[in-house]
Amino acid sequence: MFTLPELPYGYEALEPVIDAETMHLHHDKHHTGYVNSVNDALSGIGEFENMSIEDLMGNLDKVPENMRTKVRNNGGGHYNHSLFWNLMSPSKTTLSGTLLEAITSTFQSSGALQKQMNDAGVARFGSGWVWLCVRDGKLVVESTPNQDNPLMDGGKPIIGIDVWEHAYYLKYKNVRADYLVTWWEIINWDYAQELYSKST
Ligand code: MN3
Repeated sequence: MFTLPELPYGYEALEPVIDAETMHLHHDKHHTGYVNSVNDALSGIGEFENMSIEDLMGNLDKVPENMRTKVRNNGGGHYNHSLFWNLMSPSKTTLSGTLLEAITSTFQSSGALQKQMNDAGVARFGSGWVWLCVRDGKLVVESTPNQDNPLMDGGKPIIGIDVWEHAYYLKYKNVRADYLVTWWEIINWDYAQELYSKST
């Protein structure tokens, strides 16, 4: 069954952009909760016990209907947060290589991509995520409600930003726009490039 991954850095490593208390609550409480709940939902359904979380996201229609919403919400929570921890880094990374080329040709510049994602994140009503993903061979910006993600309908995530209040409220209060603008200071472009290389 699924297990909680350790953070790839210390809880305080992303300060001042993300404070240690937020990281503790987000990783130790929220992410743990998603892992426990998806495992609980899938316990006793043999065919899913050895499935990767990525494969599970693309096969939700095969989950028995009475468990599907619980698996969607909590399996999505596990996948999304596992990705999110790796998409942040305490050491500065630089957008380069094939991802830089693709972003430049699609959005004109990294700054324009960031603005489009920030706007989509602010526009997402309630809780959800904003994504850069590959769909039909092209880079696109999308947002999803709750713990949904692009894998659920054939997209491949490259960048995902959590816009649930629990991701930013202690430090940024109700101002999601400030959290989003500041978040780009800690993006791990190397990991985004890794995901992009695997997606094409
Ligand atoms: Mn979250």
